[in-house]
Amino acid sequence: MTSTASTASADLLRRAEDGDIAATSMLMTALEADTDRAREIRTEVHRAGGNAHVIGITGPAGSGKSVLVGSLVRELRSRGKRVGVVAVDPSSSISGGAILGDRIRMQGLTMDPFVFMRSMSSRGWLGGVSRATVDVVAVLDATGWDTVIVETVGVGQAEVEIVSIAHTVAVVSVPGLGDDIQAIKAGLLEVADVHVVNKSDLPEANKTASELTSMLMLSMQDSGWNVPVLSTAGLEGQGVPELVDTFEKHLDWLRSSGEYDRRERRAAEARISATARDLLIERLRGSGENQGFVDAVDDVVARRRDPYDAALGLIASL
Ligand SMILES: Nc1nc2c(ncn2[C@@H]2O[C@H](COP(=O)(O)OP(=O)(O)OP(=O)(O)O)[C@@H](O)[C@H]2O)c(=O)[nH]1
Ligand SMILES: [Mg+2]
Repeated sequence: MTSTASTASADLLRRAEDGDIAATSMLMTALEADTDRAREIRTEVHRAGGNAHVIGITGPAGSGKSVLVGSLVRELRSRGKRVGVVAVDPSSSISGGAILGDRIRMQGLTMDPFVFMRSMSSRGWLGGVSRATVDVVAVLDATGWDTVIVETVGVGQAEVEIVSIAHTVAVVSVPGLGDDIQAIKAGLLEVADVHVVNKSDLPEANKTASELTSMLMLSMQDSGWNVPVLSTAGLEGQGVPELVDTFEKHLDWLRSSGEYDRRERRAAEARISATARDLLIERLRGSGENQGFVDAVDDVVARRRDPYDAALGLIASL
């Protein structure tokens, strides 16, 4: 029975590799539903992966990430790449940004069979990156998509955790927002492989770019990769070919410097840890009726035990 199941999964994967979008979506849906079948699929998907260039585009809400992603997709298509796009927690009403789907549609890219787009919620798993997002990226990677772009929104953890799925992280900022630079300073400087000053048609774009450049000089680590600051703007995608060139250069550098392997290891560590934590908690709690867990809750509430001691006791009882 197992071998039939795995054959079915392998078939599905082969169809997805041949460009069958329905099969690609079925793989993603099966993983999200997390059935027994999902385990088979995850094995096949993981075995077939490791080929795509995964690019994270992150930055404050409303900084024009989706417009930029649309232009990136167009540029990458003109270079013959198959491009997958994953938007995590797409546009809030606060930023006034449109959902990524609208941006892609605006650029006339929806009919292109070599563009795949999916929106995800940002329920945290690896910080702000959901497990479903990790799975969707893995499926695209395993089924022949050359470049996978992941757009994440918000400031803080979500952006930092993008490092655990992307090879190349571009941090987007916009001119004239001093606070943004502060936010970048606080947490994002180390995660950026490339800085993008977007909306460079606005006043003070040069000032923002030079602020970033001097900040980078102050924090310069000798990694062998000099984090560039690029400017982009608008629906016409000004500066986007240069940005794509930079992404390609970064991937070359990752491969030639050994940093690619270090990042793969870091991502594997993060995923094993997150999965182990989930599995452990699942086993400790059972389906909500594990008597040992209920007793532990009683003990902690009654202050007979502290939570640390209770957790250790439960783990020891496995
Ligand atoms: N002036 C100017 N406006 C831009 C540019 N790019 C995007 N915008 C505008 O900025 C707003 C937000 O654009 P989005 O691409 O939706 O921004 P986002 O960062 O994806 O937004 P969220 O996903 O909600 O975080 C829209 O009103 C865009 O028209 C640009 O290069 N210049
Ligand atoms: Mg967006």
